[in-house]
Amino acid sequence: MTTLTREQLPAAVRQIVAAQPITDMHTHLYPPAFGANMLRGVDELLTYHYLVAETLRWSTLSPEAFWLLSKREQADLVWQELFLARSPISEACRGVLTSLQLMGLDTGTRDLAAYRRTLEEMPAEAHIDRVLAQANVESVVMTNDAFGDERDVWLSGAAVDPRFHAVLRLDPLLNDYPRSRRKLIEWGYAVEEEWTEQSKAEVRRFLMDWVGRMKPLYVAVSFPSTFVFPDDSDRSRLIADCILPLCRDTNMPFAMMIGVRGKVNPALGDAGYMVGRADLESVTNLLQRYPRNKFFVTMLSRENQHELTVLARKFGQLMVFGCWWFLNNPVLIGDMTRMRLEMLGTSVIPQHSDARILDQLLYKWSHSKRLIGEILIDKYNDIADTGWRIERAEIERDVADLFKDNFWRFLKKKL
Ligand code: RAT
Ligand code: ZN
Repeated sequence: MTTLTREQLPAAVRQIVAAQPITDMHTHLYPPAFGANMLRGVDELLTYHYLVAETLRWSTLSPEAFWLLSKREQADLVWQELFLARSPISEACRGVLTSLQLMGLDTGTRDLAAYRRTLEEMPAEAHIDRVLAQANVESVVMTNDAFGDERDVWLSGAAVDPRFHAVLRLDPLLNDYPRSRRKLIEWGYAVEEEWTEQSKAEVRRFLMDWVGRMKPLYVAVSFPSTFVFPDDSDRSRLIADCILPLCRDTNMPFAMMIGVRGKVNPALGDAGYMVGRADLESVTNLLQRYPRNKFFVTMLSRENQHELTVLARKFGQLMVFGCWWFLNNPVLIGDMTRMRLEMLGTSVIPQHSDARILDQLLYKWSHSKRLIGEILIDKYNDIADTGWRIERAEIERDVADLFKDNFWRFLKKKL
């Protein structure tokens, strides 16, 4: 055992955190087999929906006119408005710069054409290898929509890069059942108009077919802030009669991402969503009524975070994860992570990247690792104040739990 002195502690924690390989439990990344779903490179980085929203605050273009531009023109406009006409200090802008820097590019030159050239010349596989190695990400979890355009990839039985794990994402089924039902019928599942035993069995058959095809690690959904369970709705019936039994039988967690408040400005596309405070009563109901189901939960509203953390103290079947979307900013990651570590110790998954563009793994993880590392230094210092010995191997264990092992252990956990 190597006991660390107070002087050695900060550098040791920073080094251990940097060296820790990551399993990224929620991304929107795909390997090349998924064709146009796989996004990478400078133009994709610049047209990330977080940056589109910021650009349209300055630009005199209407959202409609923005969407008529080619991707390259959109990227040029974002670069002009957010990086040249003013300083790129927002977290999303800073992220582009960190990503370029970690790809070995010199952000000092501001030479957009050169950045494009370098990344475009890189073959997809080499690009993936380089980013994963540089970000120290061992594997990522995708977001796989059985109702979306990736269906054909799965149906063709294409081999999927083993570093990309699947997740069965069910937003269309749970958030728009009437439409999904019509699709199910089209695909040969005899789901009836009424919620009958046959309807339940057919939805379950559909889910099992996709579990067999995708081999997902868990089942996931994003819910609006108005999510209620139980109630007299298609969604509650599907959760109770299909999703939770399936998850229990296959020992998969059900991941709920709660707190989206619809597209308040639909013209902005993916950038048009709002955040809303949700009611934790519904999550509590699920935990109480289904003690043999496991739940991953992340919430979008800052105001829900304390209550969710308290709830996790009551239920070992609940794993809190990530600082999601509008919370993925240093000030909020700092607050949330401190609170979670103070109330739950290391029994959380502090972060996921939500990366949509391969290169974003670089900034999302380097920014988060730095913040989490500094918080850990404070926490180890606090216990060292009491005379507790700080062992290097124990820090390594804790850090591995946070960035990787808690996730895999929770998947295996049997209730
Ligand atoms: O963070 C995002 O990129 C959002 O647009 C959503 O995709 C969200 O993360 C989700 O998974 O629904
Ligand atoms: Zn996401």
